[in-house]
Amino acid sequence: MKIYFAGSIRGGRDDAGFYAKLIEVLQQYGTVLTEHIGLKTLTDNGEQRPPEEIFERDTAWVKEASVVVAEVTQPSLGVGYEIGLAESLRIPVLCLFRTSSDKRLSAMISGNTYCVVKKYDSIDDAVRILAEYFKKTAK
Ligand code: 6IA
Repeated sequence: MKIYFAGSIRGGRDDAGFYAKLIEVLQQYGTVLTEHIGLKTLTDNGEQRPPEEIFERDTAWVKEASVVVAEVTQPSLGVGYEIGLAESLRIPVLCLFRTSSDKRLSAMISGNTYCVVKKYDSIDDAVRILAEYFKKTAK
């Protein structure tokens, strides 16, 4: 299973530590195409590549993914775009939102019945949510 993990870059890197832990958990379920999202060294300046190249590569990865798992706590235009692209391609989307944050989730995600939106508080919660989600997906 190919998993596209989406998390904020230019939207802000405050949650990079959560992304790294979630990616580690997701690696039990398949190949994470976007391991770099969790790298602490990836600042909000993003990768040192032309944006056109990043767009082409990332959209190609979304297209080949079996599922998109998006950490949506930190609002990000790129993550929102990737979720919309996955929906238009009918690729399943799981969104994870951390309740302990002071952020409010966009209605374009919380009100979108195509996305499975799960709230979590700790990484242990997220581990349980992912286990349940992938058990159902594998069926
Ligand atoms: O709007 P954001 O930058 O927060 O969007 C983050 C999302 O878009 C992530 O899920 C990534 O998959 C993708 N993405 C956006 N920008 C990049 C990037 N560098 N490197 C890798 N993935 C990206 C951005 C800098 C570049 C324009 C020079």
